[in-house]
Amino acid sequence: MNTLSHRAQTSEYRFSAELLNTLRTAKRVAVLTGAGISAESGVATFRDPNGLWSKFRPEELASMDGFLKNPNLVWEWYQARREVVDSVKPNPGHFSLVEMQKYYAAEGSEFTLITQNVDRLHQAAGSQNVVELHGNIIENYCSRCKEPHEYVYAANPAQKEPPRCAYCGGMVRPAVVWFGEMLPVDALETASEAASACEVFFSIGTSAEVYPAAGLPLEAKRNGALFIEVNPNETAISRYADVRISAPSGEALPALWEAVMKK
Ligand code: BJW
Ligand code: ZN
Repeated sequence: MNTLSHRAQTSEYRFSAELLNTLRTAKRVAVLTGAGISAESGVATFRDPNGLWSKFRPEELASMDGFLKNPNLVWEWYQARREVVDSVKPNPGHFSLVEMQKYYAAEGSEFTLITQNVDRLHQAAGSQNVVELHGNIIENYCSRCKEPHEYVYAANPAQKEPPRCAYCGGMVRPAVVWFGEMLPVDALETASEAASACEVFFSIGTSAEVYPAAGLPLEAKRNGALFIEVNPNETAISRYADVRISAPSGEALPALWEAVMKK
């Protein structure tokens, strides 16, 4: 494995000519992102020492059981996270992925951006056709009849409990995927296809602890892809990486992409 350590100055990153050439000429590239890519925007991750799961129990807040036991607590937790998401902006890591998408589109190559994030920061940066594996925190639907529910956080941030469904009176919930719930079928299918067909697979800012998303880099690797991990910390799948860029994505991705674009 080729490990590149974090350096204070992006100009000090060193990437091999072989890696840069592979990225320049790749015809199929897939990217999986996790909470780490939004960390430099000010959105908390889940499993870092000060992450969300250091203060809250996942099964109480990110499961249907937890919601049914204490709907107001779960709703308020999402309202607090919506307040953060509403106030933050994409960072250079997000913008580098926009540049990559434009480059590969101009080359007639395939580029698939798959995210576990619910914050919509990729879309805010300008990424197109983002595959959302775990839904999003912006939309809502009825926990009973599944009808979408129109609620906009910014229009009524003081909503302290789950609104009621206009059709069946059920409790409205955020349109995210909780533990024990199926991922959206289309999104998972698109992600699996991209992982198994790509030449290069990036795993960026994810601990790779949560399945089935964590299986995608390994699926790509099994099918012969070059697996590049961008993460300042080692993860559950670091040992399988062909290239590890051990640095924050907001620095590493712009540095990498600048080097790829330099002829
Ligand atoms: C930086 C950085 C910087 C910091 N730059 N990097 C197979 C095996 C074992 C278990 C299972 C399995 N299949 C299914 C399961 C069960 C379960 C699961 O995986 N459990 C594991 C925890 C063991 N999976 C599910 O339940 C999934 N559903 C499913 O499989 O359905 C089929 C089924 C149903 C019923 C029965 C059986 C099968 C659903 C998973 C839903 C996950 N939901 C959450 C919450 C979403 C809503 C919300 O946001 O509130 O999704 S949990 C949470 O974890 C969130 C994230 O998307 C997800 C992944 O976290 P992520 O993004 O990796 O964040 P962190 O914090 O873990 O890592 C951040 C990383 O960033 C770190 O590595 C840092 O180092 C790094 N970092 N700063 C770059 N600047
Ligand atoms: Zn309903």
